[in-house]
Amino acid sequence: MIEAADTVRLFFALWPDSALQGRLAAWAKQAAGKARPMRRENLHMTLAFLGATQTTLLPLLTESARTVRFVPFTLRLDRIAYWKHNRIIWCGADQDPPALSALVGELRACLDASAIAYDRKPFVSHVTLVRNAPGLQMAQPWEPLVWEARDFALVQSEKTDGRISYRPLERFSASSA
Ligand code: 2AM
Repeated sequence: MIEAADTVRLFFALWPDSALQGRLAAWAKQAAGKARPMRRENLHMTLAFLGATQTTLLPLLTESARTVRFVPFTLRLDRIAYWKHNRIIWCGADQDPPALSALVGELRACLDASAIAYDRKPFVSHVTLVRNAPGLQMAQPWEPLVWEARDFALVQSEKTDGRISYRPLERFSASSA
């Protein structure tokens, strides 16, 4: 039987640099009202969500992620939106750069090749800014932001004292293959 202690909750993500995290967090804080802004250090864009994964698979996972070709790209976060089904305010790109779509495709192919399970829902690029939001009407005006994506990360999600934190375990860039 697989015990919870034998698993880690994982996902692959683009991780903004500190300056971009700061801008996103400042907007989220202002826009949140009584809703819950994402904490600055948790802001990211999920590329593939694995969920509970056996810890014994970590070496295989990192080894195969290193084979993913990463082509640096610019992501223009020009869209602000609200999803009613999960009550989040998020930002994203009107149009995904081809390199982002290719990265997600390669990542999925590499997980398939290693028989590692992940959420197969179609990828919709987004950065969650506010959770538990009643809508977008309280939001501040959105100024498009530019994200220079230079690597992607394998991230562990942990709950400590009721607070979720995300911890990048390893980063992968063009030079890591
Ligand atoms: P969200 O921000 O839209 O909630 C960690 O949970 C990250 O993985 C979040 O960015 C979350 O997206 C994303 N994610 C994608 N699929 C998920 C799933 N099936 N369950 C939980 N989180 C998921």
